Amino acid sequence: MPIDPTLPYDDHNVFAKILRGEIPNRTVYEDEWALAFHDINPQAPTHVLVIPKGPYVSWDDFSAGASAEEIAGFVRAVGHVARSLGLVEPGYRLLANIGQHGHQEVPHLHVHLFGGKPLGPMLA
Ligand code: DGP
Repeated sequence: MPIDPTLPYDDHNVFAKILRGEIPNRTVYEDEWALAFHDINPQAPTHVLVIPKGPYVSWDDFSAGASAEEIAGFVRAVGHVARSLGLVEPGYRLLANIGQHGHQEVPHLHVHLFGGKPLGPMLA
């Protein structure tokens, strides 16, 4: 079920539990600002999620409320993960599902990083 994007951040969500180490994950990268780990239900040969460490539901509250340092740290982490996984050439896809129409299921901001095969055109 997609989340209700108007609700405040709830730290019982599964990614908050991953950040606290309460649920195991296959980490590919971690720094002060972000954690990257393999998606539990991969949709491509490489399917990694990158999440900010701060309590943000979606791109909306993150872009409006995070500090410039947090935003830069998160964006740099996404780029670092793509490079470290060898995806820059031949390329990859970044996707963030936001709210109801975006079919966001986990109410902690995450970017999906897909790669490892030609992904075809985006489907709306
Ligand atoms: P979405 O909110 O629709 O952008 O997708 C959430 C993604 O999170 C989905 O691809 C599956 C993944 N996911 C859900 N629960 C877990 C979990 O416990 N561990 C991991 N690694 N991924 C999860």
